[in-house]
Amino acid sequence: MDSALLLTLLLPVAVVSHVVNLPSKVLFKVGDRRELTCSILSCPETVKFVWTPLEDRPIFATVKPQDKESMLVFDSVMKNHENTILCKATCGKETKQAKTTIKVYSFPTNPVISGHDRLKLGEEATLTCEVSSIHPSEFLEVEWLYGDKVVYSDEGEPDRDAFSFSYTFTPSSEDDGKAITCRVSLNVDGIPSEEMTRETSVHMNVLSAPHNVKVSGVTAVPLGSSLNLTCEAEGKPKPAFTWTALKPDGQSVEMGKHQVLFVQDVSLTDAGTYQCDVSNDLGSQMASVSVVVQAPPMETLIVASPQTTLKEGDSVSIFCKSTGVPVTHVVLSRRVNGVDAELKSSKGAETSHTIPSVKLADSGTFVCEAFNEYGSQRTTLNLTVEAHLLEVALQPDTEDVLEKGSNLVLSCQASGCPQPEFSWKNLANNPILRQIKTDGFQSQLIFDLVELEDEGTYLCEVTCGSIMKSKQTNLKVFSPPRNTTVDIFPSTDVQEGQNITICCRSVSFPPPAVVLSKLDSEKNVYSLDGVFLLINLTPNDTGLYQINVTNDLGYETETFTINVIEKRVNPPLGWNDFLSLAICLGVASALLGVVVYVWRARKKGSYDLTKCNPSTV
Ligand SMILES: *[C@@H]1O[C@H](CO)[C@@H](O)[C@H](O)[C@H]1NC(C)=O
Ligand SMILES: *[C@@H]1O[C@H](CO)[C@@H](O)[C@H](O)[C@H]1NC(C)=O
Ligand SMILES: *[C@@H]1O[C@H](CO)[C@@H](O)[C@H](O)[C@H]1NC(C)=O
Ligand SMILES: *[C@@H]1O[C@H](CO)[C@@H](O)[C@H](O)[C@H]1NC(C)=O
Ligand SMILES: *[C@@H]1O[C@H](CO)[C@@H](O)[C@H](O)[C@H]1NC(C)=O
Ligand SMILES: CC(=O)N[C@H]1CO[C@H](CO)[C@@H](O)[C@@H]1O
Repeated sequence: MDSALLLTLLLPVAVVSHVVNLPSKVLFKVGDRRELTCSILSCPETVKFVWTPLEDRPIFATVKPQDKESMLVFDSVMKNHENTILCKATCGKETKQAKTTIKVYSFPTNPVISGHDRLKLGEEATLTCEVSSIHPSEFLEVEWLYGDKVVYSDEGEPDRDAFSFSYTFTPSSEDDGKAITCRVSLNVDGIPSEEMTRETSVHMNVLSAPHNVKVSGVTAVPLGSSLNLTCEAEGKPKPAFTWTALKPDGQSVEMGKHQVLFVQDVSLTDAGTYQCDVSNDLGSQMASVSVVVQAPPMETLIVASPQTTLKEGDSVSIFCKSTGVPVTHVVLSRRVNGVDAELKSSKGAETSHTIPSVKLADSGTFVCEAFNEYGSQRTTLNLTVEAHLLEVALQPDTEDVLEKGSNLVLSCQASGCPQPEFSWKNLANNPILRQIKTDGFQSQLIFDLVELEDEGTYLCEVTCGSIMKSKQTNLKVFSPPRNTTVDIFPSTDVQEGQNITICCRSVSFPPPAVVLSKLDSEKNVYSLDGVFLLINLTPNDTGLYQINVTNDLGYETETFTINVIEKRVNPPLGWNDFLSLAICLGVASALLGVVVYVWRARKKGSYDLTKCNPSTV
């Protein structure tokens, strides 16, 4: 210690000719073995070296002294070797010194990137670039490069050993497979350029659930040809494919697990929806197409609703429809004399025609024809329209006899017809002035207080579509004989020996008895038919005669005079002797052509003495 102090005091005297060799600054890399040499080469004797740290820390190195130099040996450079060191060299009496600044750097490894290999499409992601054992850390600079473009940069801070730089972005599908680089530089002077910058590049792996799924291929397939569909999808990892056929009946059939679906010799049943399901770890998606099998119309139907056999007046709808194969249009026609006359047509697959009230003439054949570009198909339907089984009943039937002033209802019933139409007629073509009440299946002709004028034959006529049926009844009204007329042929004035025919007409019900009497005698004669034949008349027959027409309700009389002119040659016979009903009837029938009524009519029915119309007298 004393000698050293002494040496120092002498130093200014001996400096002149010697030079201390020591680099003024050095840069060491952490971990290296380095040496630092201080020397005075010009000294002829042994030089004494002293190393002194100028910073507040020891030197942490071993000194290797030799004759003309001293070596500081740093076995493994560390950060705490940074220092400013003074080297004092004493050559004889002369002491010289020099100082050196030691700087240390550490940048041993390339940066490490993480987070790049499971990026998810569209989801924000952070890539991390890590570097460690950095010194001096304040000189650190980092850059993220996408391709060769800088997308992010940052700097280090003092006194930190490790750094983690992150880069946040949202990956797109274009990013997949692209390189991203983390470039780190330690900008310290003196670092060899190849050590100053370190970088790491990685390829990004962008994962995605299946997307952009689509099916390509021809979906309209001619019958018998093949179906070839390809399912395309993006997605990572590479997705798996599953084909499923959804049949129109709701059934679903798995068709394979390849990207391509191939079906040979397609039939109609191959038509339907084909679905491609695409999936990977991240999710699944599907796409579907509708496959049409091109064939001429095959399932063309014509149907009548409610049925094909109808009654007149029914409503019917005829449906024309084609299924199974797409059709361009359908035509519904009516076949008339072998020619189809169009009723309805439609650009779709079905049409219909409604007849609200069928007629017999609507019976016949209807044709449904379906067309498409591959052909046509027709089907026919026979529609049968039947008449109603109309029945008519009239109460009272055939005949009714009433008293004047009584009430009568003629009731006409129709059955077997949904909507009968009634009409009443009087056979004598007289207008019917009585009230008619029609309600559904019944019509009534109502006589309040029957009059003589109501007599006649009434007809109830019922119409049902094309069918008409009627029933009639004869109406009689009890009455005292009336409107009695007497016709005398050839005349009331005759020659003796001639014959006279007396015809009596009367309106009466019940039928009357007709009595002819000569007023000045007691003789009466009855007639059943009102015809009397007087033969071989004598002048004694001249006189006043009376006709008395009688029934239960009364009588009516007519009187007339017969005048017989005497003929002197042949004595005549008295009329009483010859008058007989039997003869009268015989003669009346044979000679006069009179229609004869008999008493049986008395019980029932009319007794209208017909007009006496002799052709020869
Ligand atoms: C199916 O279609 C694809 C694409 O059009 C084609 O390459 C392939 O040969 C077809 N397959 C068959 C069996 O026809
Ligand atoms: C329809 O009627 C026609 C003519 O009467 C006949 O030839 C044809 O066989 C009938 N068709 C059906 C389906 O009954
Ligand atoms: C009866 O005679 C009258 C008058 O001559 C006539 O108006 C009427 O129609 C006749 N009656 C019958 C039932 O012939
Ligand atoms: C009158 O009637 C009788 C009996 O039918 C007949 O024999 C006679 O010839 C008739 N007399 C005359 C003039 O027609
Ligand atoms: C006509 O005949 C009826 C029944 O016999 C009798 O009551 C009536 O008095 C007769 N009339 C005349 C005018 O003789
Ligand atoms: C033919 C005949 O009977 N003549 C009679 C007509 O009447 C007179 C008088 O009453 C009789 O004397 C006739 O004999």
